[in-house]
Amino acid sequence: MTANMIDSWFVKAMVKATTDCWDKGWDERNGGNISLRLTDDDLAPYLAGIREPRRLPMTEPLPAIAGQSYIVTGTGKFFRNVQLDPENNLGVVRVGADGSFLEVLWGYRDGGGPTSEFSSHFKGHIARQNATNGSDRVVLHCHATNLIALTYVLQWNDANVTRALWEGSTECLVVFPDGVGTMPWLVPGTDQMGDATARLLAKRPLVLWPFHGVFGVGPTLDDAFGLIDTAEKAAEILVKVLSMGGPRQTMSTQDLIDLAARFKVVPQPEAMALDGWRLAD
Ligand code: 2HA
Ligand code: ZN
Repeated sequence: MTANMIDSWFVKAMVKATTDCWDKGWDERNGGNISLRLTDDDLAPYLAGIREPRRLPMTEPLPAIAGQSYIVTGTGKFFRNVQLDPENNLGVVRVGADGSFLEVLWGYRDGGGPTSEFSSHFKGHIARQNATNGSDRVVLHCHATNLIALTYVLQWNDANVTRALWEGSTECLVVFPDGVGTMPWLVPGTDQMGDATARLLAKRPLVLWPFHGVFGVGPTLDDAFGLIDTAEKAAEILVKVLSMGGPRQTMSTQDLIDLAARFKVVPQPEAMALDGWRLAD
């Protein structure tokens, strides 16, 4: 009997990641989406069982990822339901030979397709494959509450937002030395949004969409989840500190220099050059 993808490590890992995000309160209703690139070895045990895959058009051809396969949360699907019915709420897609269509290899049982944010996901994957020599395989978007709250009050540029989160908790500089990317508010689910997000993901592992949510990337689902979890924890601390009237003391630039030296990371220079962080005028 052919192996069934429902038993694969990657379906189980997506169930865990979506359930953890739901438990965190980051994915109300159909909020959030996750994609994980699969290797030929991941898919090999299941290929014999795939018959005449359904085809879906892409809004824009992406030849750079032609032939690649991904497991992706479904459009309109709720993270809280993934654990109850993975085969309807998740799908495995392969990008067609010229990058202009998708083939559904498994899942989306009710006839659906991948997330409405697939442009940001696929373009984000291209940017991260180039930036990390292929080691990054995950793009995770969610509506982490405190990170979103901060987008309403922080002076809005990469260096300032990065500096605020670094000062929000000691581990942040170590976990994301390349900092956080910031962009203007844009209509979700558009190719324009995908282009802007991917441009930032080329140099930063975290991107904040103001008044909406966050994108995090990494080699594994654990890495991408842990990255967002770390930033969201710092954001929660900053929200509490601001609610107590704002910081009276914080880490100094010298503290951040010492931290970077101890953990052998090279922090984003523009954020290091600042003297603290600022609220918007
Ligand atoms: O629909 O989070 O950004 C899911 C979303 C859109
Ligand atoms: Zn969203």
